[in-house]
Amino acid sequence: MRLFAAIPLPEPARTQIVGLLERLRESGWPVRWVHHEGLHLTLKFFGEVPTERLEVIEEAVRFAGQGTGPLALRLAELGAFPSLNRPRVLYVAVDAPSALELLQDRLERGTEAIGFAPEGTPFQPHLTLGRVREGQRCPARDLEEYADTYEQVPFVATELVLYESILTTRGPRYDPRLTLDLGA
Ligand code: 2AM
Repeated sequence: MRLFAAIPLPEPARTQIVGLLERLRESGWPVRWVHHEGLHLTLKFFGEVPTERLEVIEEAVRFAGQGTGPLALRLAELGAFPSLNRPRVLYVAVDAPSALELLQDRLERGTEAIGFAPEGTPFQPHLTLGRVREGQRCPARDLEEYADTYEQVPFVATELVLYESILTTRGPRYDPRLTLDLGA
């Protein structure tokens, strides 16, 4: 099974991103846009893991999330990985308080202890909007035209979810396997 831990995108940020995605879809760019239902902020990607490891991963995620509390976040600028000049992944950045960085670090360290290599690159909190199709190019400069079409609203994240990513013919579907209430 393919697993990752993420924060599902709550309102009012969700409405902003859904609106932005609707406008971007009309751009005609060669991009596979993400589905509205699965909007999330990834904290740790586990990749393909044997089903029998689910329990120990759940335990590590539960432990990492303990005592976190609700997270005050904010939508930030539009961007692209690896760079705006050569975009492969289009995203909206998220302004992270130190509590989010701490949670991500606890996840990295807790899951390193059970055999998952740390990411190795600095944490860049973001919401993926779409991925440029293989072999195609996206007009990066035009992305800037969309920068003012959404509001960089503040929002509060109250859940940490361990998702299973299931590949279907219509793209990936994300099924929650464990949902933690950060406020608890
Ligand atoms: P992304 O938001 O940066 O695209 C489910 O596939 C989530 O896991 C995606 O949101 C993606 O993060 C992340 N993900 C997928 N493949 C990954 C990889 N090889 N390394 C790190 N994160 C990955």
